[in-house]
Amino acid sequence: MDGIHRRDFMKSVAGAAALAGMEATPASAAEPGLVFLSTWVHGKPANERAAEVFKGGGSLLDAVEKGINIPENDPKVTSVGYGGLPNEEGEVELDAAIMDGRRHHAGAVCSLRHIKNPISVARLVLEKTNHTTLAGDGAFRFALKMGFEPMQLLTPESLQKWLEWRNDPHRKTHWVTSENHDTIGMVATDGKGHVVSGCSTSGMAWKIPGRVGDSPLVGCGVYADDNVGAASATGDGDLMTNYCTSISIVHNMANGMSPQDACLELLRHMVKTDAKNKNAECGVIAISTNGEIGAASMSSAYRLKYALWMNGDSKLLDAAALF
Ligand code: SD4
Repeated sequence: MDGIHRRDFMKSVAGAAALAGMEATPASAAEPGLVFLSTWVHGKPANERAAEVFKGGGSLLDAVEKGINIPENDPKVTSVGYGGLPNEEGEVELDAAIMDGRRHHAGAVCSLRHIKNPISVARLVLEKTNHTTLAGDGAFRFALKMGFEPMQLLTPESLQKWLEWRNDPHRKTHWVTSENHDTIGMVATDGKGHVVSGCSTSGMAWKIPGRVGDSPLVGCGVYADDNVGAASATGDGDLMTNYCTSISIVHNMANGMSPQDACLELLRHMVKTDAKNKNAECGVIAISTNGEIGAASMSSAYRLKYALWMNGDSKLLDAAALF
């Protein structure tokens, strides 16, 4: 369906129902081809929720969205959603994107304030508008129109961390360490040739207000193409944006590489173009339409832990490191 006609189509109830029907793939209790792959420890409960949603009859997009809602809602996860660490002025600004490999279309929000589930707002940008990305105040007002409740996203703990940072005369600004960023990236396949990629983050702690990382950018934090597979990323988004991480990985796969080799090749390319990138904090994940997976980090100093849900089994694993 082309972009011009999609908006009119979506406006009609019949059209929306038909589109929902097209996406919804009913799952049987045992779905051997169903795979969810997510970044970091908080990816495990996210994958488990995603699998539950899919098995309950939800679409793969529903599953990825609802799975990502789990760390977004968890105040203990300080890099995503509610409880995410704020920018240098103490305001939480969230970025998220979700991409549907079937329609080759994404929805994204950047610098969204006061709304704890940016991935759900991104999903509605995808479903309800003819746009791909909404930013800042516009994204916030769209969320209100869609019925989201504004709230204070700072928790007592994140406020305390921000105050400690701000009151430290030796504080570093606009920096990255493995303690102050993480993100959830999730890639999934239904085992029937359909893939989805989603990503949600509060970005780098203490960032300049308005700074947008790789996570909500199509081709960087997310990419999904049912002809090949899907990818997502975590780490230093200012660096990774320059390498269009996720689309580069999917293109490597399109050229015949396995998801694992495709991830490693992207990291190798980053070092080939700039040797300093050997020390970069970068982690990537990928999945092919037939459920083969890849996960890699640049170095063992910043080793990506990833969560894998497959055949009803949910586990945490260490990604391979290039150095
Ligand atoms: C960003 N890539 O905003 C995100 C943060 C992140 O692991 O993923 N950290 O740069």
